[in-house]
Order: sequence, then C-alpha cells, then structure tokens
Amino acid sequence: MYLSSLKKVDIEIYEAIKQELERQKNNLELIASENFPSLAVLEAQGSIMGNKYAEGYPSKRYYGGCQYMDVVETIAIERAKLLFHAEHANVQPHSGTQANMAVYFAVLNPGDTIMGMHLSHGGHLSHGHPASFSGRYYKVVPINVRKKDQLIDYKEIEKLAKKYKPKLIVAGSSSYSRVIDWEKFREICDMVDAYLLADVAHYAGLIAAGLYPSPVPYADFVTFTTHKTMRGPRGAIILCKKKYAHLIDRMVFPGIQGGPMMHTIAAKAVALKEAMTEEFKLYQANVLANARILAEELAKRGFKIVSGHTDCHMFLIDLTNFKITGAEAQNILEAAGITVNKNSIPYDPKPPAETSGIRIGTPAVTTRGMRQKEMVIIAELIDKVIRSRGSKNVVSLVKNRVKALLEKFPLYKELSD
Ligand code: DSN
Repeated sequence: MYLSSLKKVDIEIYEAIKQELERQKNNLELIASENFPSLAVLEAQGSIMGNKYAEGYPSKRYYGGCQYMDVVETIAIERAKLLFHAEHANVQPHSGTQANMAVYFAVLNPGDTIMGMHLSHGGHLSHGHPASFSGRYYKVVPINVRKKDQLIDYKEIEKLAKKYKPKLIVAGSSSYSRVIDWEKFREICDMVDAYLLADVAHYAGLIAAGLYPSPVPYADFVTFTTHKTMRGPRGAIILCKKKYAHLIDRMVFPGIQGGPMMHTIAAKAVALKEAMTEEFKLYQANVLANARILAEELAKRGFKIVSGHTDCHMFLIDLTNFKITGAEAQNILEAAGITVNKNSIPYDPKPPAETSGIRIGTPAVTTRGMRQKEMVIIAELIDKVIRSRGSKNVVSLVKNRVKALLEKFPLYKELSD
C-alpha cells in the first residue's frame, strides 16, 4: 500500500480530485480570487518538501537536517524582496488572514483602535469584521466608500482618523476595483501617528507587473496572498521595512504559527520566479485589459458596475436593477457553467448570504488564454442567463456555448491518470 498510487489506495479521494479537475476544466472560472497555477508551482507544492519540520528561519532552525529548507526559503525571501522592492519579506504565513494577524499582533494590543474598509465596502473579514478575531480584539472604525460614486473618500477617512486616533489603518480590499492612493493613506497615518498596513492580496500580481500602484514605498507593512493574481500556491507573504523585520518574524513564528509549510514556500518561490518574467507581465496586462472589456461589455448591456469601471482584475456588478439577488445570480450562472461569487455591494440592504451583487474577475480565464473576443462572448452569456432569470432553455443553451468556448482553451491537459 505504501508504494501504491492514490487511485489504488483511496478511490474516494482520487475520484473527488478527478471530478474537481473536470469541474475546473469545464466551467468558466470568473471568481476574482482564484487562478490556475503552473505545473511547476503544482509540482513544488505537491513535493516531499512538506515532510520536513523547519521551525525557525534560514540558519536559525529548531530541527536538524534543514539545509535544503534554508536554500528554498532564502530564495523565496530574496525573490519577494527583489520583485516588490521591499526591505524585508516573511514567506511563512499560511494565509492572508494569518499574515494580517501577524501584523496586528506585532504592533497592537487588544482594545487598540484600528480602521479598515468595511466588508461590504470592499474590505476583508480580517480588516475588523465583528465575526473575525480582528473585530473582536480591537475597536474598529469601519471605512465606507462615498455613497454618490462608490469611491474611497480620503477626506472622510482623514476626519475619522483625527477623531478616533487609530493605532493602525488597513488599506486594501477584496472587491474595490479602483486605484487605491497609498500615498494619501500614508499622509493620513502620519497625521495621527498610525501604522499603515496595505493588504494587496488581490492586486499583488498586477503590482509585481507594474500595472497597479505599489504600496511598498508608503506602507509599514504589506500583506498579500500568493494564489490570486500572483498565480502561485495558497498562502501569503508579509513585506515590511527593515526596522520591523524582527517584530514580524517573531510574531509569525513562534507568535501565531508553528512549522512552516515548506512545500508551499517552495511553490511560492517558483511563483515569484515566474512573476519576474516578461510572460507574466504580458499575462497581467491581458488580465487588466480583459477585466476592462468585460466590464464595458456588461455595462453596454445594462449592468451597473460599482464605481463605474475597473482599474484592476475585477469588478462588482450591482444587480438591483435586474431585481435578482447575488445568491440567485450565482446559482443560475453556475447551472450554466459560469462560476462567480455573490458579493455585498456598498450600502447593500441585503444580508451577506443573499447580497445585491456579484463579483467578477479575469485572472483565471486569462490564464486559459482568453482575450478581448472571448470577453465579449462571456458578457453576452452572462446577460442571457441573468435576463432570462435562469430559464431552463437559456441555461442549457449557454452551458453548451460555455463548453464550446472552453474546448478552445484547454486547461491542464497534462494532468490525467
Ligand atoms: N480570498 C478572499 C476573496 O475571495 O477575495 C476572501 O477571503
């Protein structure tokens, strides 16, 4: 059994993985936070590097036999610093939330005040939502976007910061599709002597390619996940100024994590290497162009794009004029082979399980090779499904067209039995 294949040892898990592969191949993936990493990334992630305990950091480990762990982690750290022009990098966080937790725990005490974008205004759970540790440990002053144009209102943030004197401001978002003015956030933080944490989980790949402004020169801490636009393995990285390096490293381990996932760190290193190539820059330029075109095509068909348009890889659609909830739209689109996620919109009257919007992103379809022509088709298909409110005939027609489209852009053909 020890030397047998997964198929022989555990047919249930084997079948579930196989079916998931088929699902990924046969559906149009428009979830903004998902992507298809390269075979090299998958190979590193599935490697024997995960067998090793390597608590600590390169050349300061608590276990013997860490020489190759040191090689891999040092390469990952150096690549992250080089790619993002950062003074220090910690590549061990298991997730974006844990990266943010490490920053908070490094510089805040329970009960301190933080400011971060509210979940339905683009923020993330870990930016101070009451259901998250971040909302339970700290006093949170939520940042809302402006009602009239759904843009960040820097004057209002300045006013709130002066009134509540936060010790830290989190700038960054999971669904804000426009450029964030990091310099402005820095100025506000300086006025009230607050730390600035930029969470660029969504924008990191675009930043690496120079297509979205980098917060690195302005923020004390920058966190990002490696599996979204970065197209690497699931996990996260923290960048910071040298003066905080020790604080951050000590808080990631032993503060909040144990042994690093060395297979994932190896895969992060591979993804960072890929992100330094011209091919990656071109890929990101296409992600950006595709998102713009898809948003424009949907707008032409009567869909309301939150804040008007997109400056990145994603955007939110406000579905209220179609009289359909985000949850309903997600379900009928899924039935037609189009995967999106329901998403709250700013000032959403509906609860998060229902929502008035959906979020759409182009990283995954761009990885498959789709371009402008395909974005026009996708807009047409989304329009048909929503407008028909998921009529059986339309859903079945669209499902066939999705299948035909995807056949032209094969995914992971090298992966089979
Ligand atoms: N990963 C976030 C996203 O989908 O944007 C949620 O944690």
